[in-house]
Amino acid sequence: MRYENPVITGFYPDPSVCQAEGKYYLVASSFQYFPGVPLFESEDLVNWSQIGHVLTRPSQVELAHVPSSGGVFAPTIRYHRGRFYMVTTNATAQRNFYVWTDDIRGAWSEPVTVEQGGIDPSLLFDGDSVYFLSNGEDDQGAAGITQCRIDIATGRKLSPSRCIWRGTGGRYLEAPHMYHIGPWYYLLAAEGGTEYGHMVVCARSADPWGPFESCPFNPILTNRDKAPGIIQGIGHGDLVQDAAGGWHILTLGFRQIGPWEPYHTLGREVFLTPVRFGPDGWPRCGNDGTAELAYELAGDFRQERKRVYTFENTDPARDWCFLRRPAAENYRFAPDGLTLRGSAVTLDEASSPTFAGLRQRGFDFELSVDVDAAGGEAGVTAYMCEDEHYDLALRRGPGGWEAALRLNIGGVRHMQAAIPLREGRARLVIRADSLTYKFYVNQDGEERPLGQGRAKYLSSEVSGGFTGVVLGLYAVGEDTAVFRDLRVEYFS
Ligand code: 6LW
Repeated sequence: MRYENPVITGFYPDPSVCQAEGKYYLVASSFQYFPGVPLFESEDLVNWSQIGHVLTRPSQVELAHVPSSGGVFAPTIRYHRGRFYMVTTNATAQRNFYVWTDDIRGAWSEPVTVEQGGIDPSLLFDGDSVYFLSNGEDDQGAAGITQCRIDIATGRKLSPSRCIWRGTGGRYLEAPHMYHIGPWYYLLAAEGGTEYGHMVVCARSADPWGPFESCPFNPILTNRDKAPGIIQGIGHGDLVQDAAGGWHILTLGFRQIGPWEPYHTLGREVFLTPVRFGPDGWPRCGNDGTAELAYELAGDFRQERKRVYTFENTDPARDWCFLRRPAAENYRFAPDGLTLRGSAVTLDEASSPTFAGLRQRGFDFELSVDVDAAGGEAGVTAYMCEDEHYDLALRRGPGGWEAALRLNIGGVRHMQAAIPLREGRARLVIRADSLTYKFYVNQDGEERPLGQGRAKYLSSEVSGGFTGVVLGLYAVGEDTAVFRDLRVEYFS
């Protein structure tokens, strides 16, 4: 069957994948968003459904004071002898830790810390040995892919940390994953940085401690020389084998907002590329070492994409995300609506405003929702971070209720328009394509435009950082606001 990339759309970066009991499981980074580490399941590697999150308790991850794009960096998921392990970094606390569960739909353990620095930790289970890898400095201060052996029950190091590979010379050597396949220990890593120069490189050795020999045709996968091309930034990959023995790599990548518009707003998304091992034992990715928009994959399945998101078909514990340390009492999800209670914290602060978000999953969409505000301010936002966000709000102005459009770019807060309203109750609408977000208010059946904001100012290239646009419902001030009849529909 033919499938199209990305196989998971929206801000789900740094994918890692494992196979267990006939299914595949995938995790992604989550940074300042809570719960941490979204968790997906698939039967065919193409259709992924989110089944929850790994880090669901503040005791597992403390995000209260992390800056945007701090917090939870690239995770790795592995399955060994009936147990799932997810290892990651709280980059702000500079701490590598793992959690485990025997029930993929249940709660995960408290964190087990490993005293090896760096980021992008990974695990290799090899016989009775467990190797812990990260990119950072070893015990001698040598920087590169660093490894130690650990006791998986306690996280205790059983060997010194030793730098095992220094890459091929590209900048930002990161994202190490090691696999024992046949006679070889393969080491996969990323280089080039998670931007336009991103790439996947490979090395191998007969021994997990090396010496590692670099693949003669590195990088084995990159889109850095594909131009003009919509898919860029391909890198940070994890290999997985399917039931028929075929190999695949899941990587992050991003879609530019246009062929000549080098900006991306949807964050880094998940791409699936076929892999084949040549007679020389080295992996070949895709048709020519690049990631394409579509591939053929053997199997009797269809790629389904969810097009419409509503209160009824989303789950607060699965689909929705919150900023840092949300106060649970400010959120009341009902099957058909959401009541938010605001606080003094606004969307302009790197803090925990009352905000419930769904990641933006495609460029062309319409979001509409009925908002009933009791006072204060309540509305919808296309949110990249505290410095870049476009907010459409109902609020009480000096002359009474109004709908207001505020465009925040680079920390500059610009009030674009305010339209007087009869009451604090209206339907708010965002219509977007890859280049523009347009904002409307509808009261008494009459729709009125408030203006628009260019998409590129919400992009990672402008805003910096590692996240993507999240479509949020929010409230500010000590009043409650009721949101009903939410509909986010994607057209592409
Ligand atoms: C992550 C690093 C990277 O830790 O971006 O794309 C960093 N690669 O491996 C943050 O997502």
